[in-house]
Amino acid sequence: MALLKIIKHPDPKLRKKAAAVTEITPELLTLADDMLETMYAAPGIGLAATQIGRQLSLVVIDISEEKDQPLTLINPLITKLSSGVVVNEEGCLSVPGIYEEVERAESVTLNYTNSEGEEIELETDGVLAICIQHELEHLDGKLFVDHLSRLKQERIRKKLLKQQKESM
Ligand code: K1U
Ligand code: ZN
Repeated sequence: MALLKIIKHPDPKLRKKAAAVTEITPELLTLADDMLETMYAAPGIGLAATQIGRQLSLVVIDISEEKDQPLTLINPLITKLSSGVVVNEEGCLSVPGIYEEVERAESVTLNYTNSEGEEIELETDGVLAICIQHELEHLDGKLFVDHLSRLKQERIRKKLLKQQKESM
């Protein structure tokens, strides 16, 4: 297993769209394991392949307290979003130190392939539904800060660029 480098906003690689996974290979499963290890170490509750510079439709999530319920989502697709919404504070490993409120659908229905190659349909709400929406936006080249006002987005972009310069 290996720890991977998480790309930070405003790196343009975070704006690339993911391509579908066409085959579940041993390399893909190793990548998913490395993403899980990277997510646990960060620490975080989700990680999309886009965040480690891979344009692949692959996401890992674990919202459990004990960090023992990993989910590997291959080619995930939201097929239903509830009309009911919730507002929650979100963070992102690619936007370190920034936490802002974002409105999301309260529940989602998701289709994905798991690491065993099985097609799964999952209906969920709560933190998992929020995390799924956040991670699938990464696969589309979108970040949670895109939901904020232009003024807030610009402040965040400048703050992160300053942090990155200072850490060089
Ligand atoms: O996509 C990411 O960068 C991961 C992100 C997922 C996420 C968090 C909050 C709302 C929606 C999606 C994170 O994991 S940020 C870190 C975090 O939330 C956390 C870290 C440790 C324990 C619990 C939560
Ligand atoms: Zn994120």
